Amino acid sequence: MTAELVDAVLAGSRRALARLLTRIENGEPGTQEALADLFPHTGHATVIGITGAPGTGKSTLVNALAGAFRAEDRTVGIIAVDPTSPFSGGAILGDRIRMQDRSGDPGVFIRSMATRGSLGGLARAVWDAIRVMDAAGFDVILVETVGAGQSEVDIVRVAHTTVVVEAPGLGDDVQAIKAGILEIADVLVVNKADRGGASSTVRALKAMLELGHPLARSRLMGQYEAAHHLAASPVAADIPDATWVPPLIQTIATSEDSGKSGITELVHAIASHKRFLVDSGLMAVLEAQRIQLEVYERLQSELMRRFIHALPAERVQTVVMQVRARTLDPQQAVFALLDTVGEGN
Ligand SMILES: Nc1nc2c(ncn2[C@@H]2O[C@H](COP(=O)(O)OP(=O)(O)O)[C@@H](O)[C@H]2O)c(=O)[nH]1
Ligand SMILES: [Mg+2]
Repeated sequence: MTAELVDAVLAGSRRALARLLTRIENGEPGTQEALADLFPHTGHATVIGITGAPGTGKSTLVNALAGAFRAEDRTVGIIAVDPTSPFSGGAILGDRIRMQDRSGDPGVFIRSMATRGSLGGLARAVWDAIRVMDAAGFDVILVETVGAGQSEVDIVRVAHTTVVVEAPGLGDDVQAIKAGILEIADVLVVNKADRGGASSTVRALKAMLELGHPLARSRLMGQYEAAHHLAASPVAADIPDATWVPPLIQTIATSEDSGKSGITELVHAIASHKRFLVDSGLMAVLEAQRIQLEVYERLQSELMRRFIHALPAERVQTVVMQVRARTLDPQQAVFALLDTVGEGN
């Protein structure tokens, strides 16, 4: 059953793709095998993250970008990640409506996903969905995420290029622009350039950019590794000495006029960034860091799962009571639990 589905996905069936993505999102059995079978077919797509506050025009921009890539005859997979419950609905429905321009085109595949069940940040299902779309042969995968909380930082872990979208009028310029989100921008967009206030947003962003942006991405990876007590990536020492200053592009995502919309410039900026990554050698470094992080994270959760499975529940209760009685401190409790399953030393 799973093998048939995988074959159909590889053969380009959109129905099979949709079904597999649903199974992945629901965590149904057999999806691990499907992902393993698809994995050798991945690694070809260009993954572009589009992130920013709600209402900045990300979905509209994604739709316009999809059009531009289609004009270059490249196929496009779109994943719109909505952090809210699928039942609250509004945003997902809105995305569907805005993106429906493309829905008649077999070269575009759109999927909305919720981040429910994730351990913070992008849900594992989103990562898996990107891989599935990659294996299904899409040239470009656009991932829209709301720049809120951890997910804005997480997007850099899956995207080759992260586009941060700002818009005028979302509070007082610099105030609205969180430093954290600027750090992850490979390309900065001020959308709604037709609106008053766009030039002051541009000015504020330019001022912040002048503070420098050396290798923010690799630094981010380093911080992440440190936070998770992971060994530094063995390739970290080899980070090439190259700097990328994120270009700032003004767009009017709602404009049909390609001379005015800024979409052509945005496509060029994304392409230049990719060229920079490849030419500087950073692409290879980032990929190695990504894989190492993912393997560590999967290892972490698998070890935890096995450990909890092996641990008798009443043993946990006993230890908790001992900590409550102050006869054991929490760290000693951890060692006591590790001893129980023979993991202590
Ligand atoms: N004036 C103007 N409105 C825009 C532009 N881009 C998007 N919008 C509108 O802004 C609203 C929010 O857009 P949407 O793409 O859903 O934003 P998202 O929440 O970031 O995905 C919609 O009503 C869009 O039509 C733009 O460039 N100019
Ligand atoms: Mg949206």
